[in-house]
Amino acid sequence: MKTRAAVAWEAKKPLTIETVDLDGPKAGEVLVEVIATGVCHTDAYTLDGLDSEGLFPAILGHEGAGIVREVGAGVTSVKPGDHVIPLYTPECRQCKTCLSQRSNLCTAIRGTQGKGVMPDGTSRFHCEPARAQSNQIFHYMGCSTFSNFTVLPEIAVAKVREDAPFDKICYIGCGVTTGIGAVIYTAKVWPGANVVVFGLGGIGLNVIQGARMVGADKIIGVDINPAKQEMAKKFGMTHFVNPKDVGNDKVVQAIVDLTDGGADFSFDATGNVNVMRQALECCHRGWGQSIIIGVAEAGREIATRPFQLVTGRVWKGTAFGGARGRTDVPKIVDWYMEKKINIDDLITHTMPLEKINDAFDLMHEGKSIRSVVIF
Ligand code: NAD
Ligand code: AHE
Ligand code: ZN
Repeated sequence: MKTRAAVAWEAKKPLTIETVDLDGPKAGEVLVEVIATGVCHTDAYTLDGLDSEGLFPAILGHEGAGIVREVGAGVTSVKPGDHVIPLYTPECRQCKTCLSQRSNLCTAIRGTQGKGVMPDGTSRFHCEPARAQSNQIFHYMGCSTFSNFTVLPEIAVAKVREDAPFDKICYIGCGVTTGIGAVIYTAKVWPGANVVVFGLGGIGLNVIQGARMVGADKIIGVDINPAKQEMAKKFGMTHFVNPKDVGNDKVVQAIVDLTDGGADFSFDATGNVNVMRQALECCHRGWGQSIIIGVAEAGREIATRPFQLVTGRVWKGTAFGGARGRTDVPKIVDWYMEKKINIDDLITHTMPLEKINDAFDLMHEGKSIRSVVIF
């Protein structure tokens, strides 16, 4: 079949809207009509050529929601007409990691996913041979939600309730789940804890709403863009620190002062390795935990004095908020429908596919929280 998609032909170039060929689902796969997709900073990071796994040409996008239109042989967990959220972190429920119940990092298809292909080693997306070295267009994070139709393995879709609006719940496909999940699944923040969030964007604001949900005491937001303050307050931020005001070298001390010795939990949602160090070092001696959410540019490394860990601070990371996609995502959709979490106010911009490059511009200019493309 043919499908309309925004194609990333090469790094650092705008996406172009194309009609591309899409093969139908093979055994164990499903064809999904994507109705809406968010644009996450990770899409921008890959498009900017900063992803060590970045491949071109590719169809980016990993924060979608849509409807199953066709299933391949052997698919039993979903059927045509089911509403689903694609999962860049699948849940096979059979691999060592899934069975361990200790991590959400399912290994069933991670190898081929990182190579931009389906589990059988081939791509379902094709273009005219003259447009690329081969006529293959790579999948992205196993999702490629910047295409109106996409093919995913059955284990990489979460079936969700049918009364939930696609243009809102698409954000649960990454940002909402990552931010709230980092608080509740990865960090297990306790009521009364002091929490610091570095980076008040599409992820960080969800960390803030997660911290408020679990009854955190102080929720300190740190951002170099003062325009992020207002939205953060609305979502539960109690204190704001702007490194440009206090001085970048005084951020850690400012937080230690605000928290009577250090934060119980800190989260990096910037992807900047220098910020990650501040996030660790502002944690309380003896028990403070710092959770890395941000994705750093290829080649970057984190550093701190080992003494920081010797004296009890803990450095952790999280992917997709530690959520098990097929199990937890439908519950988070329920929380949204029951008004336990706010998604609507974080979606500051919507646009048709033709305007998708505007979403990247708004993000880089710091003017949006989340942009959602509606097909
Ligand atoms: P965003 O662009 O919406 O937000 C980033 C925020 O960080 C902005 O408000 C920006 O002003 C702020 N910032 C930038 N530099 C800063 C600094 N030096 N100090 C303080 N604040 C600073 O991006 P997003 O969509 O929220 O994504 C945030 C990060 O999380 C990205 O690195 C993204 O790739 C990553 N991410 C990781 C996961 C995961 O599963 N681990 C999931 C989604 C996104
Ligand atoms: N490809 C990068 C790593 C990118 C990365 O860490 N991705 C996160 C999700 S970001 C969503 O917006 C993730 O899930 N990581 C775990 C995984 O298995 O990819 C690189 O460094 O090569
Ligand atoms: Zn994302």
